[in-house]
Parts: sequence; structure tokens; C-alpha cells
Amino acid sequence: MDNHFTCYAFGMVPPFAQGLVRDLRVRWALEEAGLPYTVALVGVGEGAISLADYAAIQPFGQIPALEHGDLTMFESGAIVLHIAEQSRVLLPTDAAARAHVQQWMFAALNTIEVPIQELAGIDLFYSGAAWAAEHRPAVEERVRQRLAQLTARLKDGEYLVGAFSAADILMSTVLRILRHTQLIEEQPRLLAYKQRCEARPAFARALEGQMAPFGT
Ligand SMILES: N[C@@H](CCC(=O)N[C@@H](CS)C(=O)NCC(=O)O)C(=O)O
Repeated sequence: MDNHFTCYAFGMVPPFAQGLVRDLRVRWALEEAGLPYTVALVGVGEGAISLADYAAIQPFGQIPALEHGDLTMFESGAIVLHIAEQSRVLLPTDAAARAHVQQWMFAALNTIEVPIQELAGIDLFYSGAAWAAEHRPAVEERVRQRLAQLTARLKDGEYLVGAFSAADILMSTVLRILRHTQLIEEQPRLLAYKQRCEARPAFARALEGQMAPFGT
């Protein structure tokens, strides 16, 4: 099979989303795995494909999508898992450790991202709405509870399951969604974990790549 990777990314997004778009997860996984890739822009930008054409690749019109040879796929978690399976660095070979990495990948996208995304939606899209103001305290409290529970499972100086893995890519990029709040800062060990993940050179390359077309 042709082994080339193409990562789809938006050519432009509003400032509040820059550095958060979920192609960051895909780029980061590819960078960690040392797998060369090209980026295909969607929407605006030189050579970008239209959103109408992109619907054939990603049925919901969302970023990211990935092409790997003849394979086309979407959903950032599924893509990161696929990339991890192509490499030795993002998934452990030991069966139990591998299962635990997959468990934490689902926890990141389901147990943690769902309430975080609900809070971000209220703050970034509906901040003026009466229902949002009424709903927000309960949603923030649920996020705070989940972050405290996650922090209780983190050990100083470590990652979620032994060495850095695909689970850490998903978890730390989910935590980034809270950058407009101080909720991570309330949990110093969690903040240190996120900073440890983001200090990796592969993360810096991924972020730089996402930001490049935005020209900011
Ligand atoms: N569950 C999807 C969510 C993808 C998603 O929400 N992407 C955002 C950018 S980070 C998007 O494309 N938003 C535009 C839209 O939903 O129309 C995944 O993880 O891939």
C-alpha cells in the first residue's frame, strides 16, 4: 500500500480556535511517530479544497481527516490510534499496557472531553445567552470534579501509562480546550502533566504547522 499520509486541516479559523483545532492531535502523533506527511487545507488558503468537496471525505465537515495510502478516515481518536499502530513509539507492545493506553484514549475523548467541550461551547459560542449563564456553574463544577479525579490518578513526572503514549496526545489536547479558564491551574499536578506533554519537540512542530496558514 502507498504509505503516504495526508492530514486535512482548516486554512483559517477564528482566533479562539487557533492552536486548538483537532488536526493538532493528528500532526502530533505523526511527528512523534516520525512519519512524514503532507497537509491538505480545507476552506480557504492556497490550493484549499472546498467544504463541499470535503464532505465526501469527512461526512460532518469537521477537521481532522486522514489519508494513508488508499485509506481515508476521520475522528481524531480513531486517527491517532491508527497512526499509533503504525509505529512503536505511541502504543506499548505489552498487552495489558496497550489496553490501558486505549482505555485512557477513550477516557480522554468521552469522560473528560465531553464536559470540557460543553463548558467551552457555553463560553465561546453562547456566552450571552440566559440559559448558558444559568447552566454554566453546574457544568464548570462537573469539569472541576473530573479534573480532580484525573489528577488523583497522575503521578509526579509521569505520563498516563508508563512512557508517553497516544493517550497523552489525546488527554493533553483535550485539556488545552480549557485555556480560556483557570481550571487546569487549580490542579498543579495536572498543569505540570500538560506542560510536560506540551514540552515535547513533536508537539511544538505540530502546533507550528497548524498555526502557519493563519499567519498570526
Ligand atoms: N469528534 C470529532 C470532532 C471534530 C471537531 O469538532 N472538529 C472541529 C474543529 S476542532 C470542527 O471541525 N468544527 C467545525 C464543525 O463542527 O462544523 C473528532 O474528534 O475528530
